[in-house]
Amino acid sequence: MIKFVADSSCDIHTYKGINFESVPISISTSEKEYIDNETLNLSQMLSDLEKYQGKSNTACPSVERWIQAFDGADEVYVVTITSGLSGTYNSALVAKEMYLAEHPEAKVHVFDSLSTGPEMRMALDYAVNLKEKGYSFEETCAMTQKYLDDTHLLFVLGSVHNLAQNGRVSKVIASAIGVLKINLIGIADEAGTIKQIGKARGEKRIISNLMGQLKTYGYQGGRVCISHVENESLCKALQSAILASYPDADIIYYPAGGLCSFYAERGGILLGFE
Ligand code: X90
Repeated sequence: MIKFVADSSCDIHTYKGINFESVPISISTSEKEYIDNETLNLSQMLSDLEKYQGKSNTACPSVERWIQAFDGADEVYVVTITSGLSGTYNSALVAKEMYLAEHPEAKVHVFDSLSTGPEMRMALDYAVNLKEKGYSFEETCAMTQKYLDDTHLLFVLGSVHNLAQNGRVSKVIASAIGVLKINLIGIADEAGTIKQIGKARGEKRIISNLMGQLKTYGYQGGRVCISHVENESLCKALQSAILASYPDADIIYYPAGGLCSFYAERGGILLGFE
């Protein structure tokens, strides 16, 4: 049996017609724990966190939880959030070793996306497509890795409060950006960490900045996947702007899952592109 697995920062819980499992990352405050699965009430979580004054945190899936997701499969493709910001990739690798020790005939590959959200989803879609075309395990791994090397992730953060609080962006960046209504624009860099490449205020300026970034990073009209935190309006406007310059672009957008919503925050978007 073939199985595709990703941690929940991939933003999807199910995959039509595919044996897929999302392994939840958890988000917690001293009052409550939020499991990033299909039962999570996102809007409620965001509101709770906006009101909450104390520390909040996230935790990567346990090794056992990964093994549970692999169970019964003899060919497993796993895509994780960047190892540059999370222990998720490492826990998946440990799980792989343990699973293979029990099932020596199985094949498991773990991709470190060095990214998150839509770029993970694009890699996943790519691997699914290769398997549907009949490629072998080895071919699928090599070709998907190559694809991942050529895709990128841009993001606009609604706020940097949660990232700064958890030490994932510097306090200096956070205070520079902390001014109300200024959004940090960033890219997942080669080490899989956050690189600030701009800041903008207001939808028009955000869009014009992103259009410039797309060009700078070599976008030529291919696939674009956008996940958003309660900001469909920005996605629609961005879609029109992209289509105006690249009429054949293939663009989809959808709500972000719990983990990306927690860090990108209300109003934020993550944009993966080829
Ligand atoms: O292990 C854990 O607790 C999960 C930690 C995840 C930390 C970062 C998540 C970032 C989510 C924010 C903008 C995109 C960042 C791009 C990364 C290279 C979304």
